[in-house]
Amino acid sequence: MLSKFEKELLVTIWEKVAEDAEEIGAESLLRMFSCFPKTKTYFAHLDISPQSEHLRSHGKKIIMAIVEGSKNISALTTTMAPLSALHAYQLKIHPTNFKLLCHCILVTLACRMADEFTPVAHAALDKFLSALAAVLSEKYR
Ligand code: ZNH
Repeated sequence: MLSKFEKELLVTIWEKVAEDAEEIGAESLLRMFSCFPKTKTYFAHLDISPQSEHLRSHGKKIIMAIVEGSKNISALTTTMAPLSALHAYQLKIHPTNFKLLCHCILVTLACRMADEFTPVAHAALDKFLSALAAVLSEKYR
C-alpha cells in the first residue's frame, strides 16, 4: 500500500517530528479536544488544559509510539499490538477516536511542516495514519 519511497519519506518525517514530540503531541491533542469535545471524557482524571504537564507528557508518549511504528511500517500490526490491546481492554477507548486523533495529527503536521508538507508527503502521511488507526482498532474485533 505504501511504496518504498513513501516509507523512506515517512521515516525522515517522523525522525524530525520526534525532536518536537511534546509540542506536536500536545497541539494534536488540543485540536482533538476542541474539535471533538467528547474525546475529553477519557481524560477526566488528568489536567489537559493548554500547556499542562499531563497534556505535554501524554502528547509526547503518543507521538513517540507513532515514531517507533514508523521505523518499520511493514511490522506495524506487531509493533502496535500491545497498544491496541491496552486501548481496547483497559482504557476502553472507542475505536472511532483513533481516526479523530490521527486527523488532528495530520492537521498539526500540515501547519508545522509548512512547505515540506507537499502533496506527496500529505498522501504518505494520510495513508500511514489511516493504517495506524486501523491497526490500533484491531483488538476490538
Ligand atoms: Zn492513547 C495512553 C498511544 C489514541 C486515550 N496512548 C496511551 C499511551 C500511549 C498511547 C503510548 C501510554 C501507554 C502507557 O503509558 O503504557 N493513543 C496512542 C496512539 C494513539 C492513541 C499512538 C493514536 C494515534 N488514546 C488515543 C485516543 C484516545 C486515547 C484517540 C482517546 C480519545 N491513551 C488514552 C488514555 C490513556 C492513553 C486515556 C491513558 C492516559 C493516562 O495516563 O492515564
